[in-house]
Amino acid sequence: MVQGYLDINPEVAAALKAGKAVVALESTIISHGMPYPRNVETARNVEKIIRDHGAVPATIAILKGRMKVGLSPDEIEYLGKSHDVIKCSRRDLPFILAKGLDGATTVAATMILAAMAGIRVFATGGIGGVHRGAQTSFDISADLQELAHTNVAVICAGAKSILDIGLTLEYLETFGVPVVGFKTNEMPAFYTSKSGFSVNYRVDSAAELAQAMKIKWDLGLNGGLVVANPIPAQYEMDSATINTAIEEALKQAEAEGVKGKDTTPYLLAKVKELTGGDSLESNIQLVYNNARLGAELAVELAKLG
Ligand code: PSU
Ligand code: MN
Repeated sequence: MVQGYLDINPEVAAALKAGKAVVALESTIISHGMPYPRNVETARNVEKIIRDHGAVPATIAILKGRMKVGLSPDEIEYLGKSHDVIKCSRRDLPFILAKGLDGATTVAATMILAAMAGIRVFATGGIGGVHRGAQTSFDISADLQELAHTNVAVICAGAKSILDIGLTLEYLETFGVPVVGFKTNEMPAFYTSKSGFSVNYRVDSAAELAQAMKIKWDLGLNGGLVVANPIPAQYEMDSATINTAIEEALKQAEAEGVKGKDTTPYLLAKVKELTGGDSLESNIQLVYNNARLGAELAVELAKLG
């Protein structure tokens, strides 16, 4: 059934069949998260890092109404350049397919397609979460519900403080999603390694994490995990600088009445604008760092069968 809508590229299909390590990658970060051409350059470097660490990359998107697991370099270039790619989360999938459109998959939609293909490890930059002011706006990313239900580990650099990190952690706790710190006790805040909040568990190796993931899914405890991998110290931003930019971005979003699926891309673009190129540089480096860990984790998971 699903196969009728899904194209897994031959290299990824062969790796999965042989039980080899595969790492899923999202495409909203390419189309809505970074400007061209840095987005395409970053997406290609991420794939190379994953290969250099012994795994096969599978960048995921919707192209002309087909679900694609594993993109060619030309397809990545196309996604990065096109202005007609629609940000696609769980609710959007059937309509983007039915209309034959191009869609960039969010963390939620990427998890869905990864799980359909049999991929258990997914590396990205940051996840969606409970927005600041969600008490009145009800703005909670569909990424969190996907983490509650879909069996994929998402490696990220924590959550940006455009979100309410405390409420995001409470929400994940309610839905039984483990938040694991990689070599840290503290939840990182994307551009900085510290948020003031603790993770649930700390692991110090990919092997240890793979073991816990295997046990979770062997027990039938469905759902994902958040693997929080702090930005390397040399690429961290000054927390006052970034927080000022975030406050300003939130104010402007409110003033312009930005809502729904436009909120996160609007805030990301504003923060970038307000911090000049600095935040983009940090963003790229933390994604590379997550790609490395993603490959190591996929290799360890593959060893466990
Ligand atoms: N956070 C980031 N960078 C991103 C996103 C979030 O730091 O690129 C993207 C991801 O694709 C994520 C999506 O899944 O935004 C969340 O959007 P929303 O809040 O509308 O669910
Ligand atoms: Mn939202």
